Amino acid sequence: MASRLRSHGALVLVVVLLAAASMALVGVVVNGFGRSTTAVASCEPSHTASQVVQVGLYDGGNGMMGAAPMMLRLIPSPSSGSAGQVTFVVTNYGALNHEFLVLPMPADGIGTRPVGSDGKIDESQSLGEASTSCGAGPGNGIATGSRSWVTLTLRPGNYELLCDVPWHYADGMYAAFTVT
Ligand SMILES: [Cu+2]
Repeated sequence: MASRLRSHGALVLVVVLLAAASMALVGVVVNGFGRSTTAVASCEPSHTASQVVQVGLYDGGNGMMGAAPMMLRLIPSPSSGSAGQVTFVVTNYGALNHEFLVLPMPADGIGTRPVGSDGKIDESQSLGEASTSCGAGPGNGIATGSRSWVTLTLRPGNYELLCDVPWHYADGMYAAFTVT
């Protein structure tokens, strides 16, 4: 009887430990999301032009539950503007590192740039870049949950917005932007 009580006690202890472990796990996940949210909220451009275009970067990671994995998307809102200063504010809602570049539209339309064996496009025509975590301009990429921005003076015309992390352009991470 005494030994049965002891083993029952051990079972209860195991259950309690398992519950504590799973709660700790949930805590890590919740804190992880909390950190991302805080990073975005505390990461606002210090200067913005009168025209602001919000750009969302998605990869099927964080915040896109149910989406097919590795759905790479770059979505500007709005997707057009008028000539002059435009500030692109780029938020990485995905789980991977991403970049944001603005280039003139290729002659054959978006998504038609040649991709090199390194998975990248020719960036020599780039007009500007927002590719750092919580700051303006180029850098080592926008970390998940962070934001970058760039202000450009654009003439009327068609532009292509894209991410040039290797293979992301080839996998569909581009969008059109029209200036009138
Ligand atoms: Cu990307």
